[in-house]
Amino acid sequence: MNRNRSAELFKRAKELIPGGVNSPVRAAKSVDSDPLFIQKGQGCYIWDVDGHRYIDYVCSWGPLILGHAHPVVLEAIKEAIQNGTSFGAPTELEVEMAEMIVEMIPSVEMVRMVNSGTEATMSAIRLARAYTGRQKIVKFDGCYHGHSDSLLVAAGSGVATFGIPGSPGIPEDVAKHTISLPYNDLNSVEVVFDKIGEQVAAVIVEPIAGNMGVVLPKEGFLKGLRDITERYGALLIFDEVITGFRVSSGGAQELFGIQPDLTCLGKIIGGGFPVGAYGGKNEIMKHISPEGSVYQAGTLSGNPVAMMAGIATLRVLKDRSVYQDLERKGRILFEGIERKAKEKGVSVTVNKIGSMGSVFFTDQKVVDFESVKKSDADKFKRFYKEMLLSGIYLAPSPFEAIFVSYVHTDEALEYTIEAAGRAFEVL
Ligand code: KE4
Repeated sequence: MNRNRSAELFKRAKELIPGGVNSPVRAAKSVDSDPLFIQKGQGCYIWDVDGHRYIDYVCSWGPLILGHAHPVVLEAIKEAIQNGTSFGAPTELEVEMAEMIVEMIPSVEMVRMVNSGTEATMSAIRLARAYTGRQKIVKFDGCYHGHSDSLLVAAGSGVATFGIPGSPGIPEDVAKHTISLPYNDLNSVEVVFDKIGEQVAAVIVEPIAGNMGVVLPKEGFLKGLRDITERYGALLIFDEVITGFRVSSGGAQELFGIQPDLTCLGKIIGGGFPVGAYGGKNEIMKHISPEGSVYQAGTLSGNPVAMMAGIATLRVLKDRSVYQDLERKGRILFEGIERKAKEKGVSVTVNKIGSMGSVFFTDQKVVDFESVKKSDADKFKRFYKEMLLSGIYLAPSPFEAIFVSYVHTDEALEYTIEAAGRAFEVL
């Protein structure tokens, strides 16, 4: 398969941009591949600059739940952009977006728009620390909440030991206030709160993990976090940057019936444009500047064109029948892949919920980061490459999700399942 144009662009890019990409995972290093440069997307398809077409299951890492260049979104953007691109002043579109989020996400009474999921979680952490007057943060191994210093922290040596910087450049004085625990391990949370509960400002969690591959919360895990945080006066923050509007129009919190104190959003609410948001109870959010004293700002926050793309997307997602079809498509794909693996005698664990899922090459259950790391990453690498040769574009990492969009056709899903069968044969 000729990929000369991608190769040429990658060569130029590497001279000018670190690693040739503007976000590390795009470099496809973890699957020993070079990135494809993409020319265009339409529906569930993308084309690379060498003219090859792929069925896309990255969907821009989640935002494109309506697929590429959805006519409803394009029309809305074209209309909005006639009025200009940005004013640095409030617009009606920001009010409409805030009304939609407050209406659709059960626990959110007030919301602030930002420009990325990183900004959303970083701001939520600052707000939680200010509101509680405490400093410690609890997160979970394998969960990713963007790259702010307090959240780019690796687990300490043992349970309840302070975090260590997850990257050079993060001061130990910052990392030490974050403790990272095994996902789904409520006992470790009880141990930490028993020791330092009155120092904990917040627990932040992906209510369905999507950044170690998809890992579902065990029965009672999220309820347990809600009970422990209430008992000790800490805030519960749901990072729904992936799950918000993905697994239900009310996110994972609606699906599981748990009300966090703060919710972080992103991806889908931008309809493909750079948008994030954080929100929660008025009592907490009113502490954010300029109403309150917790500072947070952004030149392009609430950008009207980005708002229009998000509003157009959410208008479609307000129709709950959309989620029935997303569930149906997800079942077809993920159950089809499981069936093929069984037929070909390949051990896989497929974690799935609605239109998101992951294929792990293991015969064990995958319930946390430790069990993810025991799956066969080398087999995933070969699976990724075989699927690409069949024209299937998966995330170039075993630690990411497969996303099905509302416009993935049954034909494309069936083709993908057959391609998986061929790939399993050669693994
Ligand atoms: P951004 O700053 O990338 O918009 O959002 C950070 C973030 C926060 N919370 C969750 C649950 C997230 O998944 C993310 C970002 N997700 C990754 C992929 N899983 C983005 C891809 C990338 O880094 O290029």
